[in-house]
Amino acid sequence: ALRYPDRLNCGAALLDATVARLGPDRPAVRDGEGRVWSYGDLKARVDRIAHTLTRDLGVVPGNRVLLRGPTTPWLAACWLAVVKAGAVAVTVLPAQRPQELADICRLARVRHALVDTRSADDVFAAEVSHLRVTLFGGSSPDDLLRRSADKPSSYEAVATAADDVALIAFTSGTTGRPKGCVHFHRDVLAVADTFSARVLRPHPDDVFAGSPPLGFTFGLGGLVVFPLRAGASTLLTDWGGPDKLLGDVQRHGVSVLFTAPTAYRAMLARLGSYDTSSLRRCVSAGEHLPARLWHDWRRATGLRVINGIGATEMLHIFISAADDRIRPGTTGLPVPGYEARVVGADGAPVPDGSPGLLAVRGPTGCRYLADERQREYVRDGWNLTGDTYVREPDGYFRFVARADDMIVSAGCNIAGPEVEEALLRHPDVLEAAVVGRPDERRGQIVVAHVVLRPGVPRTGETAEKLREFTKKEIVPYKCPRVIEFPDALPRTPTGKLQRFRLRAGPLQ
Ligand code: 3SK
Repeated sequence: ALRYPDRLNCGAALLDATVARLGPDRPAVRDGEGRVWSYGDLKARVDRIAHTLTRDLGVVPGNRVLLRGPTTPWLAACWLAVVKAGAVAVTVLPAQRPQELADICRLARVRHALVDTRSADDVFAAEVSHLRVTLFGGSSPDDLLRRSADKPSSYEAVATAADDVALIAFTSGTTGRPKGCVHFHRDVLAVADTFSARVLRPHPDDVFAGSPPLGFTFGLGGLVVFPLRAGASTLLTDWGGPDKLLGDVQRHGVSVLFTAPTAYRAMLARLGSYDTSSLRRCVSAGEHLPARLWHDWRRATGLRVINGIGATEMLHIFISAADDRIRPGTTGLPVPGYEARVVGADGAPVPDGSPGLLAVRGPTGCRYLADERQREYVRDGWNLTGDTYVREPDGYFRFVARADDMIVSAGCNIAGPEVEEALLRHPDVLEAAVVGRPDERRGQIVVAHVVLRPGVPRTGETAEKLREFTKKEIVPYKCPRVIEFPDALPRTPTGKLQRFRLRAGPLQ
């Protein structure tokens, strides 16, 4: 079991403790332009910002502080300064628009905002009353970084309790109202000391990089918390497409990569132009990783992708596997420290091999901020993630579908991802999303949205060819009745497929 002292500040545990352990000279963060800050540089910058927050801006422990901007070392430094000052970091996505920002500020009672100048317009447009906005990264005399330049370079972190709130992470799922997920100081360390320490197993020479923004806990963990806890370094730069990420891997000698299946797929087509031999660990989460993609990546790079399922509610990954324990096509085993099971609607476990709802418990868990949906998510101490899974007899967990993505056609249950996997085995198919569309006779019919490889004609003949192909791969009643060929699939800012938009009818 994980044991933390009663007084615990995760900012100090990630930064000050690492400096004390490994010294100030090792590289800590890198930006897209090749600048590198050592652990000592990072600590001095964080500590100056923490002094500015408390002395000049009046931030006090417990204040909720919105953080917004592109992924940069300064955004990470602000995050660390906020938590070292005992305040609560509310990190949002650059893609979130004024209305959503206003909702988040209202729900989380945000009083201060630290905003990269490039992301300021939407925050001002949100018109949140009583919000004190401080910009950073610009040339104004009031800029946070200018104001912090003459502050002392050492700041004693506030002695928060392990159970004080360190961050509120917002999720809207793939649709719907934003929900704030409250996480304590101990939770931040727990995800580093479970998934990262026990499955990923990084070392201080590792260089982390990836695509998820820091406003998504997948990115915050993978690109800030895990590297700092390990004394490794991390490249903090925005996702700019597969070529930029592969170029970054080559230029910075990236060894640990965090991204989602869509990006692995996009990088596969471009791999030949880059030297990616520095890579040692590739993590995929955010969406289901199809077995074919796992094998394609293995063939192309020699590396076995570490698949995982996480949730903003759980903070990070709780089922995964690495190295010889990986079973392609499954998500893996409960991360040490977590327990998982598959249950029926009554909450009782279903037999191995039968589909049911994934339930998980461990050192982190869901605490929605003032939201009645808490009662649906946590039952009898188990977190119900909203995914349908099967537990195999050997204990491996296999994803079936998001619980609300099951298609019921003429009384038969069909999991969209199974049909997608079958389509993806066809060489003409780049991406596939399968949903149920209302139908008078059958209740729902199976509709596939397929992004074809460049040059493949979007014709009825191609649709027929794919239908025939899937009939050989899976039982015919699961095969798509309708196949549409959009240019791209609709995704949330965190890269998750928005199936509700596909269910509504052909994409405009
Ligand atoms: O939403 C997810 O899939 C996820 C994955 C890993 C870590 C955190 C999250 C939210």
